[in-house]
Amino acid sequence: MASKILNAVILWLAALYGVTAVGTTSFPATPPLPLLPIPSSNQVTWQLSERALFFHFGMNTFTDSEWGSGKTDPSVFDPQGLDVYQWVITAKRSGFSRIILTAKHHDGFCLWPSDFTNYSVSYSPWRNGSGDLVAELSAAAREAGLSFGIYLSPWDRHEACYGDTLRYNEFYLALLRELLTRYGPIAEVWLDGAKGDDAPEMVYLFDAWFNMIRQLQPGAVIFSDKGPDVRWVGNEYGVSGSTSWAMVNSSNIVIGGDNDPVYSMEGDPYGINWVPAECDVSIRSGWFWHSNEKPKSVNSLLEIFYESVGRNCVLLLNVPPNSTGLIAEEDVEVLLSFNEALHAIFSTNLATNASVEADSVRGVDYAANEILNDNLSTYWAPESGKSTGYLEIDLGSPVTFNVIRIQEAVSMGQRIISHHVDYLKNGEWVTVLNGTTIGFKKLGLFETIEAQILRLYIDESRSEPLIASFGLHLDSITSPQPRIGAWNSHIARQHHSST
Ligand code: FUL
Repeated sequence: MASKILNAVILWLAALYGVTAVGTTSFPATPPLPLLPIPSSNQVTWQLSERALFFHFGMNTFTDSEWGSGKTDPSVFDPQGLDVYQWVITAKRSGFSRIILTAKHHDGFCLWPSDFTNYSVSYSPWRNGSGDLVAELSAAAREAGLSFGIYLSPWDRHEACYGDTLRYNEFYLALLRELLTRYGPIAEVWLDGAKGDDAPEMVYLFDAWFNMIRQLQPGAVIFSDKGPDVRWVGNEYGVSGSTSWAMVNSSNIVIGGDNDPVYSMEGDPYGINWVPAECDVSIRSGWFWHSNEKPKSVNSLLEIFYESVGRNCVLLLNVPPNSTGLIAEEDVEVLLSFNEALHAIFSTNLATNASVEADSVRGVDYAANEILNDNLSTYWAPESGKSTGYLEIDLGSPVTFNVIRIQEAVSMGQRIISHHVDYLKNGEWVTVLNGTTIGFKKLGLFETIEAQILRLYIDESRSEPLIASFGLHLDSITSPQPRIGAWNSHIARQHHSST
């Protein structure tokens, strides 16, 4: 009898603390089942990098054009002061950990000495024809600890065999092979879908390209309109929707096709493919450098950050080096100030010392306060089978803030469909934010409030919601700030009209 009572007490205690008791041995609660699809490890690395710099550089830099004809003489390409260290140091000092270079844009001019064309740096006056920009930049990036990616335009306005499906695919693969075998690790292969109306009809053999990339650079993510690893967000403003799923059904998107931009931007809660979006945008209005253009303001870049990284995406910010071969001083200044601003806003989490409770917990390893540490692989999970719930955050004393950061444990799948945040104001609960998806990172900016007790409610989720991180921040830089009660979707409208 006594041992029966003892067993019952053990089982009760075990249930209370979320452990499974077998006889007298108890085990911690297992992690919940991942909810498919989930990211590959390359996709996790890509997502964690948050922001990358894009370098559009080539013949267009010297001809004041965006889409070169492919007929410009290589003698035009002569960046006499080119210094890749300045590019890399700028990236590094402004907090970007990845860079991507236009190794070949639509004009077909190759920034490396390809064996398969005479339209390359080898036929230009730069370094007397002995230069190799891909080699210089990839080596400098490696030295600085940045990862390196390449853009290889499928559309080619120079190559004579463009239009002949077999020959051009062989040509393209020959170039790709050079890039993937000569320059060390490649982190991302960026394939845009653009093509002029006058371009000859032909078929790109994407399966052959993707398989070759997988074989030669298994660590690379492949970007295109539909992935397979990273999808285009569907616009060139650098922003996603306030609903932003990492999943899509890839079969709904055609590379270079007339795709639904809203589907590309918002993704698909029923999508079977994990293909999160990358938001590309240029710091100037053009992708290539033009002497009469100016960089965007720090404020514009912050707005873009909230609507890209803060909406479950990666930001790919283009900074075009000038015809000297350097990033313009005014662009460098904006980048450094942008980084300082991000640091000022996000390096302090005003909730770090809060106490957190949840309406239910899966077990001791999934406690509510797991949302306050920096480790994204630990998370709060509710009781098994529950897809709603709330976390109450008590800051101990009133705190002033205007940004809420929420992060799901996306390596277990993206789950949350809708949520809201309330705070206690004069004894009454007031909603400060209403939102749909969260994903890797959701940032909400609102008019500054002072609060001590908040509740994050998960209203609907595809399965048990798993919250990895929660932060409160004070942004005194971005302006104007939106009205309380909505995620900052006004920024998209404002931003679209200002670019
Ligand atoms: C587009 C291209 O047409 C633009 O020139 C630029 O390279 C942009 C990033 O992708 O598809």
